[in-house]
Amino acid sequence: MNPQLFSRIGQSRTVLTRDHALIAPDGHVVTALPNWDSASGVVLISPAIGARLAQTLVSLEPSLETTTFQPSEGIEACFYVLEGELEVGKEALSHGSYLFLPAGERLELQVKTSSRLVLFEKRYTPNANTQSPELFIGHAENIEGKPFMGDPDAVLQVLLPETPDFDMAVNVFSYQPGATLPFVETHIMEHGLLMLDGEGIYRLNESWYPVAAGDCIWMAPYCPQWFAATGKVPSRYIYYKDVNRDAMEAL
Ligand code: UGY
Ligand code: MN
Repeated sequence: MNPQLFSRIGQSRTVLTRDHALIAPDGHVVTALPNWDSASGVVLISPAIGARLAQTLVSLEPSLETTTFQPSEGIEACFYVLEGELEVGKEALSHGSYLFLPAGERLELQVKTSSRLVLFEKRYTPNANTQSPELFIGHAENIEGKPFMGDPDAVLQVLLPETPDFDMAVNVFSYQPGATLPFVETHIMEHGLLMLDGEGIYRLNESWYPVAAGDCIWMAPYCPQWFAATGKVPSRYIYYKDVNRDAMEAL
């Protein structure tokens, strides 16, 4: 069935449950984003569904003026450039670049061409033994991929510094066709995920979902999860994870 007809007759792959969500692109509704001047986007994940993160697709149009992004009070942010050209001070950002903005800071960007970002936000959890993390800019191409639990066909890139200052991680996971997560993970960490390339099957709790590039997934803490890459090309996803804080700390 053609995808437009599928939507028009009231069908969607989108699913929302207590401990996971699959948000398919056919249901996206674009809104203004109040913490950006002149950006629009789609808030894919937010506390409104029981999550402790927000995950947003941000669209920016080129402008001679500076674009400002000021997260809400106490909120830290990390975005990854899906497409477009931007500048932050002297740093040029393009497909695969990413930026971590500590809580309490505001960002000035020059938008050179129409750009799309995936943005992850969480409330920063201070810790008596650590410093506040600092603004960080990187490019995925410069991050070495490591075989996940020894499997060279499932390669993990950890984008942010792995120091205890950071209480969020953003990683890119690449799978060759047929590769899988090695077991069904069940963990305290929460995930927000965006499929970047390819397709596969995501197991979330007791359900198995076909997924493809453009799909977003929310996994609450302890949601059992597993992935198998299907199709003929490699699959890749970017995901958020809360890290480095004691189980009782965020209460
Ligand atoms: O980092 C992770 O927990 C990762 N292995 N989870 C996932 O890909 N669903
Ligand atoms: Mn996981």
